Amino acid sequence: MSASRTAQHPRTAQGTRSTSESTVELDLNLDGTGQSHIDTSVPFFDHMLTAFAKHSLTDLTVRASGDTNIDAHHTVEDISIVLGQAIREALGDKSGISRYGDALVPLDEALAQAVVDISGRPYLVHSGEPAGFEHHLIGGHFTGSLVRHVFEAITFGAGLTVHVRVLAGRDPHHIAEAEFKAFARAFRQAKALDPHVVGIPSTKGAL
Ligand SMILES: [Mn+2]
Repeated sequence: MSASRTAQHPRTAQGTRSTSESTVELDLNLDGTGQSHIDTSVPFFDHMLTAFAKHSLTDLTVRASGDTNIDAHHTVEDISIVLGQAIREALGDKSGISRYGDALVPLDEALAQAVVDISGRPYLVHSGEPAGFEHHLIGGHFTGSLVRHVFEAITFGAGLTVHVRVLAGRDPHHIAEAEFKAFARAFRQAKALDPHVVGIPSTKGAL
């Protein structure tokens, strides 16, 4: 085990957020095996967070409830904010990380690409969802437009540069799932501890 790894604090974080619209409790371990316990009261988002945990090798527990009788929007947004902030906290000073990751993930006819830079500078570039995707209610409750909104909240909370683009796809469930899995795979690479990296992988000395 490298010095950079043993010098690293445990890369875990807990987060909570309680507003008039939702209550969120979240626990994550960036050096996990992808185990998850997800109960957000938004079934399709449970499915996406479970996929994110599995394919990023992040252990993730999320318990949330909110005003989903109005719309899933507030609850999904607040969970994503807490998840982003927890990722930032767990990354610590970012010493020893690979920093960059990229992935191209299919799900049947859908194909999504994601690139992640753990840069400390929030920036999201998101493109390629087919016309009308943003209006589709996946599973009857998860608006397609929320996919970008989740990536915005995670990107800004965690301080990541993220590019996600949909290259092909027709089924909204497949498209969304390919996007989350591509992001998960790219993030897995970027957060990985590289034994050859000594200190913080930036010529500026800080990320
Ligand atoms: Mn699925």
